[in-house]
Amino acid sequence: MKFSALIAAIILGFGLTAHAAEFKSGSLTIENPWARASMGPIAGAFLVIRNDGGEMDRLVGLSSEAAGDVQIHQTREVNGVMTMRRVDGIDVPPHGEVALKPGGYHIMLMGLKAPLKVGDTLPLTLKFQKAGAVPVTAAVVKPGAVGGTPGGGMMDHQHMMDRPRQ
Ligand SMILES: [Cu+2]
Repeated sequence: MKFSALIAAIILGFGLTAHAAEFKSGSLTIENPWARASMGPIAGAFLVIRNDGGEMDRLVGLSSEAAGDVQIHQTREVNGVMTMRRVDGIDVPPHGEVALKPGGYHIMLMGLKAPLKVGDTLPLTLKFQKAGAVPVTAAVVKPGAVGGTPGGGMMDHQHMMDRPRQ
């Protein structure tokens, strides 16, 4: 199967760079998936979804064998405070792309079976309305890594809403 070969090639390449990964399914390309190393059971993951086709698609969910629950979140500034909320999907426009990055849309892994360590790889399956399930492998990098996005470091670490209230 084409995918396994691609994934193997990408995993082998991780030692050199975490920025070359691409996963394709039909007209969709998932670029450079990465996740932040975590101390506890919650971590953020980020990637770019490119749609080279002529039809809108929509990311409607995710799963990972490494986590109990995987949600789509959006970080927004409300009255000067960075907050985040869960969203049920993200449209990927035809001939367009959507970046999930610190400070914006992101993937929230909850109930991780083990903390993510730098150098780990994280299996993630994206579910699209039209393209269906697209498996990718995310590289785990150190906390505070911003994936080329200036200023996106700690802002996104406000995951208060995910913590059980005490
Ligand atoms: Cu979040």
